[in-house]
Amino acid sequence: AANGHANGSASAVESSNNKTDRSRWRLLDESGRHTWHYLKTDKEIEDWPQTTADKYNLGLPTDLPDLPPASTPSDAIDNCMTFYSKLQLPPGDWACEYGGPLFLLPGIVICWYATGTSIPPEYQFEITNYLFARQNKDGGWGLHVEGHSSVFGTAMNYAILRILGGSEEEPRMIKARGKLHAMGGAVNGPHWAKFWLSVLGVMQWDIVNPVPPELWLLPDWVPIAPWRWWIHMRQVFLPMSYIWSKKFVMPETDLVRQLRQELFVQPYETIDFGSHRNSIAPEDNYHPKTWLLHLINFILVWVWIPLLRSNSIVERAEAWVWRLVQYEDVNTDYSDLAPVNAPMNTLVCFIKEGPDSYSFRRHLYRLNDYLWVNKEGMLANGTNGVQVWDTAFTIQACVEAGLAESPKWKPTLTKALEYLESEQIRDEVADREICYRQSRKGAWPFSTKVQGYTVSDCTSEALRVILLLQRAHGYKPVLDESRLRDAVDVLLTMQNKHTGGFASYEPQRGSEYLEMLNAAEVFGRIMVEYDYPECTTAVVTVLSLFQKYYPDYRTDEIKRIKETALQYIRKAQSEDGSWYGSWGICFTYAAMFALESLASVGETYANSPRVKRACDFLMSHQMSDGGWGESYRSSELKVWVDHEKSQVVQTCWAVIALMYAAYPDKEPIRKALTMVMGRQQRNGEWLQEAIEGVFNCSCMITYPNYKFYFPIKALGMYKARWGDEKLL
Ligand code: LAN
Repeated sequence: AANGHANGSASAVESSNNKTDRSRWRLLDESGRHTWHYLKTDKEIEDWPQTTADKYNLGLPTDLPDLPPASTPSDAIDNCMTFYSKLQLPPGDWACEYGGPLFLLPGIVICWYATGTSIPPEYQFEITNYLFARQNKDGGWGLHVEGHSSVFGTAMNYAILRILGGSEEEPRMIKARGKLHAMGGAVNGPHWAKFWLSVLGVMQWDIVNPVPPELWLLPDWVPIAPWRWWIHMRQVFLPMSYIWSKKFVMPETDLVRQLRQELFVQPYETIDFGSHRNSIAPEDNYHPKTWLLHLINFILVWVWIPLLRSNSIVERAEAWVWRLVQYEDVNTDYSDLAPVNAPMNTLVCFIKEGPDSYSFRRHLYRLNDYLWVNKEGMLANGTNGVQVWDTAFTIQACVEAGLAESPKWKPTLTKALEYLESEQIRDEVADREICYRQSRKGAWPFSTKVQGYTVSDCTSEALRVILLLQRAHGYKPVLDESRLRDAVDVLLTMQNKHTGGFASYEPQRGSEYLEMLNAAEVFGRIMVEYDYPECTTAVVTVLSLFQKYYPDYRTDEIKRIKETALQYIRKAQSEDGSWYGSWGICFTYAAMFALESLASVGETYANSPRVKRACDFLMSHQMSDGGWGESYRSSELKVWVDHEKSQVVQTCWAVIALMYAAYPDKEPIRKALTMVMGRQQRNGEWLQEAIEGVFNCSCMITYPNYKFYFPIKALGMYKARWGDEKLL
């Protein structure tokens, strides 16, 4: 049916094998908003041809030609750009799958189901296909695609597969259930699983440790007040507390009754849900709850809630939380910070304003921004895209490779530059202090301006390449001086005063002891902002570049910030010479940044014992084929763990680090890049290898465009240092 001439929606989907026709999917890019569309009629297909980027993203043959074999770095760079430039989208940005986490789709699908939203058949089929493609051999799912099976991954994804039409008799579902039961069943899931399964009515709310909205009534000076938490935690806690307070449960359905019999190891009727508040499988317990959190939960459950929590407090707390939810929604045009709080805020709007309200409808529209289609099926991205981040790094790599003024690539880079111009945030949100927002005028976000959250390193990386193109390479200016200054002004609000380092979205607002209240169990380092060598380096290096062109602007402040930030970088180095990376895997990623910071003040291998130690650390991990490979377990365990195979992206990070450090021996770097070039395909691309990124120590996330721009940057730096000699 799928390739016949279909006019109706049913026939466009091959319902016999539950697959859609890949040649009918299109990625729409509306000023950086990425959404996937499934075309139903021949007319639509004729009017909207599939692009090379669509095909590439869907895993279809792109038919891009074989290129002359590369033997020098320049050849390899040119071949890569020939391929990668075809993936640039009309607004000038790049798109990519931003998958990895396996706990995002469940929130979205449960939200749809609990609100009676109909799920299009092509979504049903392709989400199902994706989840089966990502099922572990033992039948379960992990926290992320490379991780071991956990109750969180397995119970949640099993439940949504059933919602999407999967049968409990299907062999893969039987296997999943077997694995879930072997881990003790869904009662052993973490807090977020218990929350969503209670919304479904598969569990009872007694099993959920308290999420009291009244915490939002604490005065700002209180050390544990939620405004001090890391933004992702407080923005999840916010809608969650509203739904918990309401004890919202969707109307009971047959499926809910069936799930009650499938997800547990004993009959539903015999389960004392309250007694399982703290049950947790070892597979899920990355960050065990502390004695203090247990004590607080005990007091909340046995004293506060039954004896003291008056109706008037509840009403005041819910009203205030609702107001903060509205700020979050309006400030992001209902896309919200990330795909965890987005479906929760959607549910809050449904509960508060009903199914026909603008707020709820707009949320449904926006949830699409998180969905992605690849060759395996449909998944949820970790954010609404990687637009600004990838675009900035692409430009940076090209500049490093000497392409900025090449007539061949200038049009690509000009488009990219214009895209970055369009994404700079130009104004503050309304009532910024009331909703606890960091200043944002002049900043760049990670994804899009609509999402609109300042990130320290995204602002820095974007500003850096704008300065490079319009000041160093004579591009037509896209930002006037006042807009450049706005960006610097935001950055200057973001330093952590006590340590000198920079965090991600905001300076640290609360004590690191708050980590004792980490209730999520599956993640580490989530409660407050921390200093990161990655973010700190991005800020330090862009401030230096800015000063080169604008030496008189806030000179003393910038000088002081740079000095103290460098002190932080030095202090953050471990005994063995390494730095722990928080956003990429892991020590190779952090070394690339930290050594760039040190190089920016002239510290190199020859004159700095600490740089020498860092290089020795890296060199001790080079593999016999010349590459580097680090397992994601490094991020979890915070010690180096070898990957079984060297990785192109990590190899590039390591050699970039060594080149920043002016490592004196060219040989290992040459060998590494020879390995990298050897893996380049004839059409100029590199193939996807292991997952590259991480957050909160335990969850991995892909950065598919790293395999294009980090080789360009590494080969470019090599060429600039040692000439464009033959490597292959
Ligand atoms: C990201 C992605 C980008 C990343 C960098 C810019 C690379 C980093 O240098 C700073 C932090 C930041 C912005 C970041 C923070 C946490 C995010 C948003 C993510 C890793 C993408 C997904 C993740 C988010 C927390 C996922 C939702 C999960 C929860 C636990 C709420």
